[in-house]
Amino acid sequence: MPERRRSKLVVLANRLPVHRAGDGEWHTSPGGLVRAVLPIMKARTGAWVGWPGSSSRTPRLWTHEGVRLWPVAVPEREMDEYYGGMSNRTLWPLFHDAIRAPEFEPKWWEAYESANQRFVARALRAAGRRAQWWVHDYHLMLAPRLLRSARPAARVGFFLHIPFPPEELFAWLPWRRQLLDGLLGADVVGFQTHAAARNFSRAARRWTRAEGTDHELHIDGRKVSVDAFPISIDIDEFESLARDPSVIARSQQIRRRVGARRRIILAVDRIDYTKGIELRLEAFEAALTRGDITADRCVLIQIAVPSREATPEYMETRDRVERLVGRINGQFSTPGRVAVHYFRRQLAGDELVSYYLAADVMLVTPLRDGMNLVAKEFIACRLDNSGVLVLSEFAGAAEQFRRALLVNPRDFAAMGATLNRAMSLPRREAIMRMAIMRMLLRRHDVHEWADTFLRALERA
Ligand code: ADQ
Repeated sequence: MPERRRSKLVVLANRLPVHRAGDGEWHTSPGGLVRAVLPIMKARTGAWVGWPGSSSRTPRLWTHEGVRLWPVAVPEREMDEYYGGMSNRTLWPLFHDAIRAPEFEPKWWEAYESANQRFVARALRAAGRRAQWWVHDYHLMLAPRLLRSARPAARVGFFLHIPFPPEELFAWLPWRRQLLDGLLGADVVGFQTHAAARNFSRAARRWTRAEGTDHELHIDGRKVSVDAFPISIDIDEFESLARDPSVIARSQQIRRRVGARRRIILAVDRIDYTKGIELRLEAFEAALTRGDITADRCVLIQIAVPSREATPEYMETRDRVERLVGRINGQFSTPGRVAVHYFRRQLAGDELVSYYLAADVMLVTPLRDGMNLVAKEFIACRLDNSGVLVLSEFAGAAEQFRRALLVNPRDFAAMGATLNRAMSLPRREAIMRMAIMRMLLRRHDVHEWADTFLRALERA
């Protein structure tokens, strides 16, 4: 490809920002990251390198919303081992405090190396000589070093969407040095929280030749900047849905249907063992059993979208959640008064916002989470500053939203007490807390996140 047609900014991510719908056409995938990054890429003649979602019938290269898409063909077996194995059964659990035991399988590591090389080989074809690279997430942690080796003067940024574990846990990884070395190929390594950035710098100083501070490392005569860039959401999009008369009408209908005088406690998650869905249900059950709350006075609506169902732990989590919902309803529901409404499906954006508007209390209680966008979406929708957010101390979002009711999801007594407090929080206090959180969120939306990261990369 001639140099003038090559891109100046290249994103590398496991997935392309599009999916093929039932009509056979490629559509922009939902989600804040895609919405935030696509316009930037368009303005900068950008390219996006990623897996298209299936191994068959994929064009070699095409342009979508002004952005060049470079699909990476990964053989099925390698995909299973690199994505299903190393990414989701080794790195995901290890980086989430080993909530489930990570598995260390040498052949998955080999596939991970090979897949990272594939993505980088494709990315090198997409990029102009002076291109900047922005690599995303735990699937591609070797890519920065591979890019650096191919183009020593390139500018490379890396952003990790999930937590980075404390040094003692990271040390379990048989390939810890290679992974750190991979990341240290970047000029800027970004994390969701200061805690994650600090964990990374400490591990790098301990297991590699890197020296320096928590924010600036030096290795082989190069500087690597390390910082927190908390990701956010497209606030305008959520606010405009929250103002939409049909969305408001739907939220009022939801309230009427569950019983106008009942308080609505809402939870929205991907079904994943990190999200703490089971402990949350058990805490709700215990509060009902103690009589602190009754199904006459309140209802829990749990909206849960299945994910990664090829991995056994995810099916087990789903089964356990569904058994718990059955157990609670079996004991506490009466006709017209269901204690837990459970929806196992993906809701459309406007429907999701109707639930955010209908809720009195939002429970976001992951055991560990990089950031958690659900908390931010709920805050964005509460235009009148009403509503109470109960937020796990172990979500990255807790570093920003100290005015939420913070809770340790493993502390059963605290979960019950916080739920009670949320239900009886004086209105003035609730409004004061939400107003402060909304102000903070308004200042830091996803566009600001992307701009800040790319400015740091330009300065590097
Ligand atoms: P996730 O683990 O996927 O992301 P999260 O940040 O909560 O977690 O985002 C989930 C998204 O899916 C939200 O936008 C939410 O609205 C949507 N969603 C969930 N259930 C849904 C349902 N039933 N119907 C419709 N939509 C639903 C990873 C990290 C996070 C980090 C993000 C972004 O694990 O910690 O915040 O990346 O960096």
